[in-house]
Amino acid sequence: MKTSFFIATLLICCLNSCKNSIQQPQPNFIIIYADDLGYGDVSSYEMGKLQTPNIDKIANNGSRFTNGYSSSATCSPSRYALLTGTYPWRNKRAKILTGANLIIDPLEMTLPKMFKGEGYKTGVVGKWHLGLGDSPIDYNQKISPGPYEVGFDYSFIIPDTQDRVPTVYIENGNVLNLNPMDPIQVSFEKNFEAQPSGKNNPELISMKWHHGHNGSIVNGIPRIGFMKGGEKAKWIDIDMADEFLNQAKNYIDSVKEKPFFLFYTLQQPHVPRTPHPRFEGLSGMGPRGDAIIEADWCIGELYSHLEKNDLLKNTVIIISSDNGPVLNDGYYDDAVEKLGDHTPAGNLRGGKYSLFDAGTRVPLITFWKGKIKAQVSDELVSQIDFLNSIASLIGSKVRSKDGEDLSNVFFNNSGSGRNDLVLEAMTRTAFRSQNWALIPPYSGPYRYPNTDIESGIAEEPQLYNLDDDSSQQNNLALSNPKKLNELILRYNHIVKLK
Ligand code: NG6
Ligand code: CA
Repeated sequence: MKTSFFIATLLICCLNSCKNSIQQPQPNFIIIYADDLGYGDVSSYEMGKLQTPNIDKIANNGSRFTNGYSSSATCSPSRYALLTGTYPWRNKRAKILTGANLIIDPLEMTLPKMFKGEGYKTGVVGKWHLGLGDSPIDYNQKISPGPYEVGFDYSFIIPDTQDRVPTVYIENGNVLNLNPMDPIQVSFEKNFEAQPSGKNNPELISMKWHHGHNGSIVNGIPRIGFMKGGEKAKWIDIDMADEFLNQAKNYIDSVKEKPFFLFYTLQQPHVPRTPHPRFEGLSGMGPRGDAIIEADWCIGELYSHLEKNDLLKNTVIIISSDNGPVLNDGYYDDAVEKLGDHTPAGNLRGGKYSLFDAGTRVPLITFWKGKIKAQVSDELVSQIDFLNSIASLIGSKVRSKDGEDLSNVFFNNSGSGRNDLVLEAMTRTAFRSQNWALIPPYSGPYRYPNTDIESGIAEEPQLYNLDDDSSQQNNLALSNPKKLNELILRYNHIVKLK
């Protein structure tokens, strides 16, 4: 009797697990990660004047989060947090990187490693900016550690940013199209002999620099840092979006039989803004607006590619941005002059680099055809939660240090978001708790002079109630000391946790 009961139970279990694996193959994941795209830059957020129909189509058929945050107001720390689920301010090296070594310990658990543990193929196409190698980088050899050691089977990347040298693509650790007879040399200290620079050769420049960005000139654009050699390997800026899109499609084609994770990290609308000429003038807002329209087009193309390959219903698409918007980030490119009445930060205060909300509150959208119902969610969520939430959804036991399991919120139209979230901007931290925002006192500039962005820095503590003051105009620190102390206690507790 006992034995037959045991066999029957076993059979039912087997049948159930077969049924599950037939009915619910593991979904693919694509995280589309824009660079410096603001809360108001996406038209479905109904805050600005730019039109992004392709992102809107995804946003309006998925969950569009109004309280979605990157971890930081700059790039490398946000990427670090997204991939590791660890607050970047716990890692001293997670700052804006320039020619730096890899800041993720190859032993550390990451989002792609978690995927690999569940049998996924993993790839990254686009901007990397998490550092490469563990000693001075030699671009003429296979470069490691890098994306592979972080968990990506396949990588097609630009090493740092579009405005930093070396201006080359790196595929699986090797510089693409490198001629060994013309090796690459890179320096962020001084120029190589007899090499032109933005500073000394204005006659060779087609995009004028405003601050920084006066090093080597590539395609008429002066960059951060100096490089020599690698002529055949240099990218063509106006083709970058097409290049990344094609690589992303090729990658999908090569892995579509397996579950896969693609981290598609767009370079737009970071400087230098170089939309392909076919997008020129479309926004009426100059290259920044045109670059966003180009990015939106790329997202539409990727979506169609999934549709054509019948992958849409089993692919979760997440769209977000690494930090908030900036207009003048180092070049004269009409971003300020042609802005018109567009509001890249929506109604939020600050921008990229800022402790105010526009630094980190970004578009955040999750889409899963037939699974996620169309909704606008006001739940508090962060990219730092992707690792735990996706792990939970696909049945992995992996959990990160600072992430939360918000799988229901992200993928199931249910559940509650975070209570608390620490935000980082230029190595300082701020705090969000429910609908309250705390910025501890700091000394430093009130406004960053070159970018003209309010830093959020003040000698006095700042407390805002975002419920009725999402633009952070009324500092309630003096009038509501009880709330202020409550938030300081919570914030200190989290920041001091090892
Ligand atoms: C800054 C650059 C800025 C941008 C930023 C990184 C100067 C003066 N400014 O140092 O142009 O490249 O780094 O942006 O060089 S991020 O989005 O990748 O964090
Ligand atoms: Ca960025």
